[in-house]
Amino acid sequence: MRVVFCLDDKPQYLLLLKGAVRSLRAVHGPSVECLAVYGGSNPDVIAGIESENIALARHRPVLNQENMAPCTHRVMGAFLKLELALLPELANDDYVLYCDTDVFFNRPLDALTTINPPYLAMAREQTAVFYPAHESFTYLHKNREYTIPMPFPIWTYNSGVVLFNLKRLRTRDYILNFLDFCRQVSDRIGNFDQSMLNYFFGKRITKLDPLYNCPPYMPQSKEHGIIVHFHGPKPWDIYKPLWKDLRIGHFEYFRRRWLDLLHPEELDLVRKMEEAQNK
Ligand SMILES: [Mn+2]
Repeated sequence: MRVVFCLDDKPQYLLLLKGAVRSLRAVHGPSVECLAVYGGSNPDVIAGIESENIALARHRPVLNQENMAPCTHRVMGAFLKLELALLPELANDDYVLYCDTDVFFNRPLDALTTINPPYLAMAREQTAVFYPAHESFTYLHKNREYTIPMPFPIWTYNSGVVLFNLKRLRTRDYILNFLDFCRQVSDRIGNFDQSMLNYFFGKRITKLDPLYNCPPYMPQSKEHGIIVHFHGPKPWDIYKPLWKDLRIGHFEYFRRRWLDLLHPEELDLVRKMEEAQNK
């Protein structure tokens, strides 16, 4: 099963992508199949992906600044993952594992191939139950009105790691129905791409073992975490008071292991990012 990452032009994404793919290759060997989906056109980003021998899919996002609410514009890159079923590069893949770039592969993914979710599988967010602000969402698709009730409160699933059944999403253009939903509710959605997946798919989401999306502050992350997700503080966020409560447990251990994957000039960049927080 291919591992897919998405990135836009935020410079730190390229660095995170390199760390993630190097950790994946350390666990599964250099021939593990992965794909970087890039929604921008910066030649430096493209060169960075290619120099790392990562297959590249350039994609012009269907969900973009012209058709999405202004409140989403600063995080447009987060919506790319919702469009994977449209990519010609993935047309022959029934299932793919999407991962954020802020992950570290700690253990083999072998058992994942036995999970064949009818739509998608995600692990639960490490938070309390969530009460959405809306009772239902109504949207139009092919001139027909659809209403999705919110049977909540719910536990939210985290969109940092998503096992997508692309075959299912491509069937009868289901993906286009979903993207119509995303466009039309983008002004009222709380947590962007994550809320769109949770609200639209609801009870059709298959529960993924939390070890596939394990924050480094969880006690089990070091020994058993399969995919460690720098959810909250990134490896260079060592000073920001905001993330203090999350820099616990094995955060420092995984930060070290991530830094060990970097080349000297990349480490210089990380030092600069660390120092910038003190100013
Ligand atoms: Mn993330």
